Amino acid sequence: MRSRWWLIGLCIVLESPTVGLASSFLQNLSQGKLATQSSTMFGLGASFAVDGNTSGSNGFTHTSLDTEPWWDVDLGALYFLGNVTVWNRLDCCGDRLDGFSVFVSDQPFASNAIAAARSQPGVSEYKPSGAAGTSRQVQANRTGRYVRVQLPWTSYLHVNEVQVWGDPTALPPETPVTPPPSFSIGSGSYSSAQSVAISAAGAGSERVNTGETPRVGV
Ligand SMILES: [Ca+2]
Repeated sequence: MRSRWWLIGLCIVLESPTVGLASSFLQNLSQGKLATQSSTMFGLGASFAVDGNTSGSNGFTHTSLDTEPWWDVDLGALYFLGNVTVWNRLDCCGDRLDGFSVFVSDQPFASNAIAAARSQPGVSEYKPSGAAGTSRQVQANRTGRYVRVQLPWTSYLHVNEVQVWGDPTALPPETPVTPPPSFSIGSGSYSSAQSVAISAAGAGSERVNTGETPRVGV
């Protein structure tokens, strides 16, 4: 996860997503992107949640009665993300979406199980409280390419639309760097299990947990 978030954070403060998400800066990055779900019922496939229709009575997805049913979208590239808006089905059964979680990750989800998503390194979970209502929005404020909506129990999952708002400038792919067992920065010497703060001239500082895989890029 990258930390260049002061700029998007500023835009969120200046222009509330609830009154002007479709600003010139934040764009819906999920519409038309590749979507999948745990299963499909009534022919209501995952792509209906990225079709641009938020009306609530048609154009929604529908899974079978699945254990921890999920809906995923691959944005196709890494972006700085602001908000994720989940629009509910409104013709009936809207309470089935109550209790859902939104997961965001730079990397593909390794498992369909919700416990595995929660424990996967680099994955963030956002869980609105209360009823799903017409729509709910969560603040991601992080990088991401993969976004999931998931229920923690056995149910049908249907969502009308999932809008992922963010900076439309795609980020370069990650370049994993494997740290050596020990290394030196300045006058210090560190093992790969230590967490150190690295400062670059003119670039501020960024905390790198050397027990994980550092990243090179923006
Ligand atoms: Ca839709």
